Amino acid sequence: MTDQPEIMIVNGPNLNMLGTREPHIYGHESLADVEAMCNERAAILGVAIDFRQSNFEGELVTMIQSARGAAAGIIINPAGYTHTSVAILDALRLTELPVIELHLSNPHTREDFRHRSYVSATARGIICGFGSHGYVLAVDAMARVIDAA
Ligand code: DHK
Repeated sequence: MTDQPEIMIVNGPNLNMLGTREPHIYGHESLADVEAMCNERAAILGVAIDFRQSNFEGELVTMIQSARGAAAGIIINPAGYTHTSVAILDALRLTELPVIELHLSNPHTREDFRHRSYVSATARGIICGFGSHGYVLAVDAMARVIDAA
């Protein structure tokens, strides 16, 4: 039990394969490494992290819904669902929480189909192109947004 504000960090499909999946694009750190980096930064900022991953769209929707009334903000790397999912956009909206959209790569330098994001329509801000360090930047930014930093 903690009275620190909690930030939910949601990771979409294939991010469980970080470190081995196309490392020239997504980097060499595993998702566990990324979680550890987030927790380290959160400890300095005085916030708590609820770090999640799923390969299933419906599970991600349920996860996001559960943040309503429980978390202070959501950082989300929706991965492939960035470019397809109205359901994830709707779930983020219903939480009424600040949302930061996050990508390891810069989708705008990649294939055309990655240039469109459904999530951006509800994002307070977007961080992309900084690899795993982007997660640390996002924790910093969210701590400011929720006024915990
Ligand atoms: C991760 C994915 O899995 C892709 O489908 C997105 C995103 C980009 C990332 O850069 O973190 O297009």
